[in-house]
Amino acid sequence: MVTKITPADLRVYFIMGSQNTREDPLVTIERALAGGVTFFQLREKGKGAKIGEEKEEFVRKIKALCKSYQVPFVINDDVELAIKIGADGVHVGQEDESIESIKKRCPKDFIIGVSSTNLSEAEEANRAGADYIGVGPIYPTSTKADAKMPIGEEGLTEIKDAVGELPVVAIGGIKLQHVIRLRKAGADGVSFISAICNAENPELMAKVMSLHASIY
Ligand code: 3NM
Repeated sequence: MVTKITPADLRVYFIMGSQNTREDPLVTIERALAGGVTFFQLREKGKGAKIGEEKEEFVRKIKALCKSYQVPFVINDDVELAIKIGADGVHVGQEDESIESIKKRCPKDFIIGVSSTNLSEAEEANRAGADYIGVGPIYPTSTKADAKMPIGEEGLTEIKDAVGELPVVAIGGIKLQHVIRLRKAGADGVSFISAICNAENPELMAKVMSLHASIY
């Protein structure tokens, strides 16, 4: 298997869309990158989400920003756009296009991340050849309206034990005080929307998150 990403690339995994921030989204993304996030996922969803040409222009600017910080950039769900603009990959949910179908039309090094809420989804994603899985929600979150029941740190450990080498990123309700605990519980990476977007200083928050994530 070609190693497209290492667990360290996923260590501090930042997710956002223009709906998650009150300031210019490109400013928030750049602040997070400057603070040391190691991975970025654009999740442009819900009310007021950019579409069409406006989305494409936005995505091209994000790609350039991430490239300048040498941080992998994936797009949530929109496989077509990710391939078109040459993003590093996609992140898909259980209801989105299957891994098998994406693999048929994506470039060789394309990263495919998959959301998994339970053990059987995680094992299936592993079998189908996902490059990493996003596991959660770990804690309650108000950022995703249709989030499932939190699986807790125990749920995360159970999944990591089952998938072995497959990198696991914890998601959902994660704040600074959880980072070390989650790394100990088996997370290769920790992901954040609100903890960074709503921080007084997103750059500093990303920096402290990175320090905590590298302690264990
Ligand atoms: N996916 P915050 S939870 C986008 O469980 C997303 O798959 C989840 O935002 C899942 O860090 C979630 O603000 C929201 O809680 C994460």
